[in-house]
Amino acid sequence: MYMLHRLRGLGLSVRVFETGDGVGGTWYWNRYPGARCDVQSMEYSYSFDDRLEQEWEWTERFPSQPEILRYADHVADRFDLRRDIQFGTRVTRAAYDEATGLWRVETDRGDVVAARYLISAVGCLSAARVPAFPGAESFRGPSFHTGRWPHDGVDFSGLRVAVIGTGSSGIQAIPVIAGQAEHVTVFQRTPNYSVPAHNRPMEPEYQGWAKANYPDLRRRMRESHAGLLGEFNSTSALEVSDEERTREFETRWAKGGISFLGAYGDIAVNPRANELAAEFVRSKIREIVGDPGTAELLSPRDHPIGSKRICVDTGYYATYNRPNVTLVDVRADPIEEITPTGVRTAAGRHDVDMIVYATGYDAMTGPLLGMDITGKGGLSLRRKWEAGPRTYLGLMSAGFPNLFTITGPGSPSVLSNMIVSIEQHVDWIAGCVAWLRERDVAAIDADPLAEDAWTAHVNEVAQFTLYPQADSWYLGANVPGKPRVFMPYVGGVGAYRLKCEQVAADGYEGFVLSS
Ligand code: NA7
Repeated sequence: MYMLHRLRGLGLSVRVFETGDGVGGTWYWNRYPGARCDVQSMEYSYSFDDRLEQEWEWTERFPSQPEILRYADHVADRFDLRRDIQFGTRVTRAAYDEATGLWRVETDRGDVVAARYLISAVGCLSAARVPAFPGAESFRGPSFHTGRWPHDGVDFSGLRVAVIGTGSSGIQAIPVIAGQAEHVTVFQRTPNYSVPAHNRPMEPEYQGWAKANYPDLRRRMRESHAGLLGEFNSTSALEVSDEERTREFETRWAKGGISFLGAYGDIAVNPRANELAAEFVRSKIREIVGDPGTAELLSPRDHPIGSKRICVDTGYYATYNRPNVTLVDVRADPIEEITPTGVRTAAGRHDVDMIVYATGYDAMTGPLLGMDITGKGGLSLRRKWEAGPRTYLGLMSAGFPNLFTITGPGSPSVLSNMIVSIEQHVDWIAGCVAWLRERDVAAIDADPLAEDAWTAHVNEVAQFTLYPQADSWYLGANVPGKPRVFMPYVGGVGAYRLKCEQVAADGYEGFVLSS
């Protein structure tokens, strides 16, 4: 939406294709119960228009999916965006024509359009994934993926519900479903670390203060590591006494939210520091969950805290104290098949009326490779990225001129506040397009050498952290056969922004320009 707004401002004719029937992206699709952003409302909003940020009133500390969707609708209306968006349309192919220097874009509705610039805004977590469980089609009841939730809601009353998956989506949905359903059986493969949201109604004083200070707050977010305002303590967890460390963790736990990980500067890089934070969360799980066996099953031990996106929950662990909730450890007792009446694991049958798949996404590359994209010399993006994504700055991939990828692999994207990263990419792309047009440059492409160096750098920085130690979707590990490559850039949004600005100021260094 912001890209459309900016390109209009450059006087370009713009056509947006959108699969959904409305705006909002992730917040359009993820209507599952409990869906809520893990970034605070005052930080999770556009900064490009003063009046927009002043007039919108957030009602909760962490915005719920319906509220963010209302905000997205408001933005679409306010900037009259819908007239250039073709809804209910999926892009199926895009091919670069070297003779004309134009992209030929095809959709599932039969559209064929020619465009000088092709900008992908398909998102990082939009290709929903249901694992291929044998017999899934035979199930007689309804089944839903959290990221493709029915628009008119789901009534769980009196139902026995299976939830497969305990990532962010499962962790948010399970407590709400358990509050309504007759019984919930949770199928957990890997326990995740989760910190409480302590969500509450927005304090008017805080909202007023943030609005009065937005220019400064936005600047701090742009210069920060993750595009957030949370306090980041750079000292080592190993330098302080046990009492002081516990006090710090307790304070952050009581505050709620992902800034828990900002307690010490070495949690993301030092295994010993990390283990101290991980063990604190496990101690909380033991405190909250009544049954010690269940508490142990819920305690992550196979990956460092933060190496998978930390979850932010409302009453998740306490949900396991309810009599109508059962936890099945599918690592010890794997799902063998879905039957007409439920889920059969190695140890037995679990009859249910409904299955909720909270099984995640083919992240980052999935949505891009879901379109059949071919560049110069008929090179297909799927072929080029067979061993993992290769980009320069996550913005372009060599051989695909004038194709820009907003929050593409190789940029901070999912490791940051997405709105901050989206705005930065949109501003950079708009600046680049304006620059090319002013100079009559027909095409821009990544230099393969610059791309090699950037891809190596993305990988090198990741290796310096504990991220690669988890089988996460950051690494493609959740999709069988996907190359194990760390996809987002972990160097931080502040440093990354400076690099992008420098590249532009140096006449798009590392890019090849052709007239
Ligand atoms: P995630 O975080 O990818 O979670 C998916 C969950 O589904 C996770 O617990 C997986 O276990 C589980 N899963 C996936 N495949 C299977 C199979 N075959 N059997 C059992 N369990 C399975 O997706 P979410 O939608 O929760 O969150 C995505 C992001 O959205 C999140 O990080 C936030 O940034 C917002 P696994 O861990 O792979 O063992």
